[in-house]
Amino acid sequence: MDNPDQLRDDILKDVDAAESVDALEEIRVAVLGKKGRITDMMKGLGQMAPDERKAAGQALNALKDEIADALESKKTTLADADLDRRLMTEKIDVTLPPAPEPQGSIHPISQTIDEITAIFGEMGFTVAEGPDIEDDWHNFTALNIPADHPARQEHDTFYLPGEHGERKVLRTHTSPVQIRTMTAEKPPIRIIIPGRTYRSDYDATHSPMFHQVEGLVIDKTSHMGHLKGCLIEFCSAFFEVDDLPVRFRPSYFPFTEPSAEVDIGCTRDGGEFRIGHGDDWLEILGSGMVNPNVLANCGIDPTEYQGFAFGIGIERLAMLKYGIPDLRTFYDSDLRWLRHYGFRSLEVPGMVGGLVR
Ligand code: 2NL
Repeated sequence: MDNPDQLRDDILKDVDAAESVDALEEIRVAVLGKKGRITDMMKGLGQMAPDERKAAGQALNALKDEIADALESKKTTLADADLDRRLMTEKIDVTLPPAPEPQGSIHPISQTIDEITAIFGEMGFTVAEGPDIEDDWHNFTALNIPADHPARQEHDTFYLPGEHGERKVLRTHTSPVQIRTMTAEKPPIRIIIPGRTYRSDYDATHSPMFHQVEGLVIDKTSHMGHLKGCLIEFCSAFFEVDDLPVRFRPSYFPFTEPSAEVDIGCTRDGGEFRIGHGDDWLEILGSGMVNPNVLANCGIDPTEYQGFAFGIGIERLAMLKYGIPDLRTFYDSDLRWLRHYGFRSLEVPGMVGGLVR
């Protein structure tokens, strides 16, 4: 057996010299662990004569306690030193300016889509999506626009080769997604479809790629009163004017009958609009009761179901709400423009609040 006094001195010296919590743990295992030196000596007690064993046992237990205490106290010392060192090196300079603003911002088109989605979301609409590249049926024919219909002229777009000699088109509105939804799902249907649309147009107020949101409600008893209530509520929430004047003006679309364009009250002051007051009107969106032919084209029985639909140009809404004067600037990717008109990335639009910044 080792000389207990020598052993004690050696171990305590090691503990004292340890420079880290890990080194202390190594010592603990080597001395007090299952195969440690003291543990071995405890095992040796069994071979001793009973009178010797008592004294040796007491001495070993005392040594074990002493070493355990030394380990614990050294551990505290090391931890304190470690904390002191961290406090010295990890200084916080409270005079520094706050963290910089995030560099990126939300494009006004995305912001406007998010606001529109929040408003219709509150009314129980869900968002549907579909392909930008469409076939003739979903973009035109199913919407009551046959090949010889004059409305095809306004919907000139970009054409791609399709299968079997048929051509594909870049969708001229998001209505094909409504056709797909009505074909695949049974009413009741309550959806909005925001997305990119394309027409072969380019001037100060038209871009070959632009954005629309269309809405569709199909049920057994949906009527023109629901259309009016829904769209008045939307205009008022979007422009954040409680008693916004809204006017429904008879119009024509191939896919709705009857059809109405929706105007909101404004004052015109030179080229500037002030929305919500005055005796002038500003056209905001198109709407109508879904033409029975369109329902039948999608396999919905028009004697059982009816509904309404509407289409909104997103760029125009964004320009009016946020005072953006030129349509073409939306797609310039000019960072100075984005910094001016963009929205903070962490501000999620609610029912209202697009203007509160
Ligand atoms: C406008 C007019 C409108 C629709 C879009 C629609 C879709 C289906 C059936 C019936 Cl599947 N209607 N969409 C209806 C009326 C007007 O948009 O001026 N948009 C900017």
